Amino acid sequence: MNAVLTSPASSAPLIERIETLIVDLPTIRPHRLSVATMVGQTLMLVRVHCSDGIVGVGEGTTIGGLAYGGESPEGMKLAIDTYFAPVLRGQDASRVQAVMTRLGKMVKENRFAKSAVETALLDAQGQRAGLPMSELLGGRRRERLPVAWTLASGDTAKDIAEAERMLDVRRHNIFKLKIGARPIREDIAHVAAIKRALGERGAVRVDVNMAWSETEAAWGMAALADAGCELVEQPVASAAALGRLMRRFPVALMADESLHGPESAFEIAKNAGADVFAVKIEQSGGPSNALRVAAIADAAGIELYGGTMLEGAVGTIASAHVFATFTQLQWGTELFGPLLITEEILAQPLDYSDFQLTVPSAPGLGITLDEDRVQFFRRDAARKSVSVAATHPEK
Ligand code: MUC
Ligand code: MG
Repeated sequence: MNAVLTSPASSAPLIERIETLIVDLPTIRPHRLSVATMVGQTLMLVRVHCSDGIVGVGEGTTIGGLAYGGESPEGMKLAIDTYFAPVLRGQDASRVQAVMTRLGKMVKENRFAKSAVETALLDAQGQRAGLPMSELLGGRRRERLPVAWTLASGDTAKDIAEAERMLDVRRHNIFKLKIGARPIREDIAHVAAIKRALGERGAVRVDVNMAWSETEAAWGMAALADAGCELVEQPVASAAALGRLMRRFPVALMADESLHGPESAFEIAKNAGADVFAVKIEQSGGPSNALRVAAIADAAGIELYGGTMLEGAVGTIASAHVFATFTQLQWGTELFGPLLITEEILAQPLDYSDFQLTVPSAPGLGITLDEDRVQFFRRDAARKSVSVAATHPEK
């Protein structure tokens, strides 16, 4: 039997304390998805305090509370405070994989919360080793990542104006349109109008967030291909239906919500159920599992895209370190989460320029939180908190 390291050497840095906090931040405009309209984003930040004085930070987010998946920021905080912390305390902080294996044995599911904790452990270990997180994860292959922008104001003219601004300032030239909340013909007209306006200057993709039935998807994908859309993300809920839609239309098909880590990646790959995987560290159950998902995709000839759960700076940069190591990243990333939020919580803002994001090169995550701003925006601060409650479609 494989022995998992559980008794730290006497000189090992120990996990001493786990701190969690909820931070509420407004978005720059309402962000309309088929599952919810977001007017703010809630970050669940976790800090792992170690006996050598090093503190690692990680982040968990969701989209529209519980509208997108089974974990909420508040639920992650509760799970970490109540169940993760006793398992983690006293463990060797420098043995990240062993600690995560132990946690996996004691805590089932909770992929988003595990991702936040693993990120914090990797940040701490990177600081300790003097290496960026991407080097701990096998070594980065790229310094900068292409970043798509999501157009989701709910209004075609506003979306076109927003895309034009992004092109003008050279921040994004790949656009993902959120559809599925409106009748399908209106959605197709919306996509076609945006693609017509942008022409060859901007790539257009859509994310249906599972809103269509299989028959709607069959009709919709043909129409989207005609409109010049190059990629359709998760048009239907079921992985089986997704597989049946494969290769019937001249447009790539991407799995997002159907991907829940390596096992589901393997199932989809085995059934030739997607052209592209939207890899997300939270959906995968953490940075290391995201690497496993990518390895399965590579082996199966499935292309890769670096996805987001609309994380703030911490989760975004953790994702960036992971995606920077991928052998292939054919469809770029959508790591724009911090740009959707009005407030900066880093001491040094991230570098988004020339349609790309720079992966930080300092040890660990390579970013520093602006502590005063984090304290100001935390939900339990004395100030009256910002409301970020999502509204939900009545379908
Ligand atoms: C999703 O479903 O991909 C990514 C971009 C965005 O606007 O929402 C997310 C979630
Ligand atoms: Mg998606």
